[in-house]
Amino acid sequence: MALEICAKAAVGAPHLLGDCPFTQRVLLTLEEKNISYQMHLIDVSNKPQWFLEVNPEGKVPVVKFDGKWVPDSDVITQILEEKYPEPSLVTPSEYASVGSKIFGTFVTFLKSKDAIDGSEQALIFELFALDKHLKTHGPFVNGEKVSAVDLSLAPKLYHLEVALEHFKSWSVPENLAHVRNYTKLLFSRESFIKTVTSDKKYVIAGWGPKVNPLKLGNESTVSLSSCPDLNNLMYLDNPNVIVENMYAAKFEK
Ligand SMILES: N[C@@H](CCC(=O)N[C@@H](CS)C(=O)NCC(=O)O)C(=O)O
Repeated sequence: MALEICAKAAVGAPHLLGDCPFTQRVLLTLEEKNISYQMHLIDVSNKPQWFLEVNPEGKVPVVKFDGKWVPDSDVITQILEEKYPEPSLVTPSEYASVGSKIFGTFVTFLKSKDAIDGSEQALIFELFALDKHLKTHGPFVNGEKVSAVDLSLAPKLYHLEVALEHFKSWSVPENLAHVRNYTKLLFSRESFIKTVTSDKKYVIAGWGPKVNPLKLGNESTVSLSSCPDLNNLMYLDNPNVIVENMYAAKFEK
């Protein structure tokens, strides 16, 4: 019987798979383990009542195991490994935290408006550490075979690549050749292609409000992720709203 999973729908396109890296991590695990699944797409700006009843915290992903909905990608992937041990995706404990600081440093750099605050260097430092690891142990974190840590890193590195390209015209430095090869390997896997959101614009739309919050006339900040329909860009037409940045205009059809 297929496992049921609630996944994030694309911002402004609730019938399409969205950009959540935690959801994709679980989908990648299901694909790599050849587990059949049925997806419920959840519009996180308009969560259905049934979803909130089974999952009051309201976050995706959640997976139904033995009649009970379980949240959190760490917990879900652990249960999947226990229930479906073949093929094993276990990462040896000494490698389990490889790359674990990349996502946090990426987000800090992405949001930074200060070119000399050290956030770019902090990210490069973490990417350099990953590069060094891959040089000795690669092509994946645990050698020739993909494992859980790669499936957790892959969607995060994809967000890093897409968002930094878009918002900062930044890409992974060319001298980090092992990281660049790693992302190419990961992003070209069948499992990744099947589970990635259909268009980069959904990744960009997801980060937009965090990078450049829109301000209301009364100076209170609004987050576009709570907008019912990002693509309508209703705030741009609203005289009570000062648009302090034009990132949103890039989505205008
Ligand atoms: N620690 C959680 C994080 C899940 C998470 O933050 N999901 C986001 C989407 S990427 C979400 O559901 N946001 C909607 C909300 O918080 O209302 C995990 O690993 O599954």
